Amino acid sequence: MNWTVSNSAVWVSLSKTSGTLSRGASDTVTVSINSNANSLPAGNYSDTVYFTNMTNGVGNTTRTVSLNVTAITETISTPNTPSGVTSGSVNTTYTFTTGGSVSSLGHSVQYLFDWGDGTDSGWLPVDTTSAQKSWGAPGTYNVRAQARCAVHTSVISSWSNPLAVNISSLPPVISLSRTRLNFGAFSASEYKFTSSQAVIISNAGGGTLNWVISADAAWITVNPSSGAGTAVIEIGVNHSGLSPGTYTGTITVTATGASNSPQVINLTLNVYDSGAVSDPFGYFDTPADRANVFGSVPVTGWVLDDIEVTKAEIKRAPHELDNPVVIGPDGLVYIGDAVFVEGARPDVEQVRPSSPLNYRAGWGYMLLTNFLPNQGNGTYTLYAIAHDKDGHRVVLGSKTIISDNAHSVLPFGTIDTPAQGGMASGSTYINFGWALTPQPNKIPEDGSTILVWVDGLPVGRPVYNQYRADIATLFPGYANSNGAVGYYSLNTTAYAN
Ligand SMILES: [Ca+2]
Repeated sequence: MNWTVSNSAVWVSLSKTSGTLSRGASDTVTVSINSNANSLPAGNYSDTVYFTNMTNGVGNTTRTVSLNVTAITETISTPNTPSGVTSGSVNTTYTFTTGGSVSSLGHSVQYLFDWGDGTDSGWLPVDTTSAQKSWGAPGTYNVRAQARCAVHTSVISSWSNPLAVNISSLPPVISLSRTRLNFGAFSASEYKFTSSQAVIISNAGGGTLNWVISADAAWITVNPSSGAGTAVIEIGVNHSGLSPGTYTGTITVTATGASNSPQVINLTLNVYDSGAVSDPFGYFDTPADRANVFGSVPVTGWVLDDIEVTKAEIKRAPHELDNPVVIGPDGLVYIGDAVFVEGARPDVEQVRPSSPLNYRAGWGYMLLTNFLPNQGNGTYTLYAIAHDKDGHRVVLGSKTIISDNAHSVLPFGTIDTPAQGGMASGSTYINFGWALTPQPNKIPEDGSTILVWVDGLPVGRPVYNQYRADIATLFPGYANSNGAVGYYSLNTTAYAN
């Protein structure tokens, strides 16, 4: 007898569908459900299996197959919002991480990332929560995650909240204001050492610079040690426990995606025996000795120390018109503190590459000679005096100037705010100054002949002809004595830090 077995439902499988039997023989057909049953909604299903005698039709029969599908009551909780960079650059690989999803049945879960550009990571292996991605085009991409049951793969969570990732066409570039720093310290119980030094980190490229700083020696202190974009990094030393000697260390700045990562800053620390420390040293450069001057005179020089110069004072020899109370214990009259000017003396920095703070060796003070006794008509001797952190005081030099304001025909004056080396901030910083000119000339009261310059660029004209009692009293008899002051409102936020 030739026979066949058939059915219609796709979720039923038959082990055999045809055969031949001799007299008295038998065969077994196994009926089972297959994986198509996995996608059936909950409910009751049935199918009929037909057994057919193809030889003569005698004994044809059927059997009914019943299937009851019960809904899986499993749920998968929503994954965490992906973590990773929020900005970067094209063609750079970044790692994103999610997690936090659980199956209500305690099954393992799998994650998938949607990259926001029409592609996804595919289902990741069980227990893998991170995946990597690089984008080929700039834009903002919303990265989100989904989880599913690793057993019942049709049970899928909701989408996580998105992480917006801003991809820029240019990679970030690490820029450091300094790549070498020197420090000095005592090994004695007197805890004196070079102050922390500031290095400005900024992004010279595109996107956002996400930087991390590490140091390779325990005596190096860094604050902050990570951040994004422009920041001032304070780098210092903690030399406690170090014996005298020279120590070198390296600070490494790393930024994912930056085209020049990593960058390094080299540090040198000299630890001195107590008593081995030395005086500040330097030079009083300008004005030249016996120079003929008038009006404003730049008083400049340079100074360095094994630890740190704390102050460079400008003083002068007493004058016969001085009130004795202005003469200090050193026999000199204080004029003012010079400002240390970063980058002013690259020549000194080059000759003294291992001195602490060698990049700010240059100092300067703008001396308005009209403030000298007798309104700056006469001969005066100026002194530059340096002080260091370990208590030394050194006269760097003196210069005699012959000042003649009485015969000058040029205007004179000064900027009062900000002070030399002072701070100016905000969008409406009021910059004050004053100006006078010898008779018979007069400065126009509308300020039309005065120009405010910032960084070599003219920015505008001040409001002039404002009265100030001290100027009117100190400089009477000028055409503008009662209106010498002017001011200009400066938007400091328009300038880089
Ligand atoms: Ca010293």
